[in-house]
Amino acid sequence: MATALQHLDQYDPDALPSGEGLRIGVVTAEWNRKITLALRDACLQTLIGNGVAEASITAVQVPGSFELPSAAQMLLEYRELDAVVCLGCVIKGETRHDEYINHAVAQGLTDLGLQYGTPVIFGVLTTEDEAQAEDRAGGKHGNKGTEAAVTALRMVGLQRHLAAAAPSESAASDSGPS
Ligand code: DLZ
Repeated sequence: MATALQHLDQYDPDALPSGEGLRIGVVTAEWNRKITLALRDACLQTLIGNGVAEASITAVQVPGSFELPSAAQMLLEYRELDAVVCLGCVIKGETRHDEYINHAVAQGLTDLGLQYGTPVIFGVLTTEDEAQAEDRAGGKHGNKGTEAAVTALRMVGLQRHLAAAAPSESAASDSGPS
């Protein structure tokens, strides 16, 4: 099973890019609050534990996961951020609401990240029931909030690395096709 092989919350802090000097947004959906607050707490703890200053984190809450993309867009528009982490929990019910929400949120967050050129992290649990959600919010499958924070730090690190290693304009035009 994929989750048995891949636990980003069991990371090597020495191999993780430092969060020093970074400005991070964290958006948390209030639906299934007990779960999402556990995700948020783990996310904040991981960011701060890896060097992000508490004052450099803008944490906001939205009613449900469907609102995550628009709040993330507001943060990217009105705050200068290096990454935005979005946390939610959509539990399957009797209707197909979960499918609509999950697809809209996944697509919305993907589009935002590409539009702004800023890492936007999908930290949304999409589970069959509450027990599965609990398992992933500090239970036997770790905490997706920690994973989301680790992913944000890694993606900002990658972006900075590639930007620093980018060939200069003159070098690129020297070697590129005319
Ligand atoms: C309406 C709704 C339902 C039924 N279930 C969830 C859920 O499991 N998780 C979640 O984050 N949000 C849920 N919502 C609320 C929607 O995300 C949204 O807040 C409302 O449809 C208003 O736009």
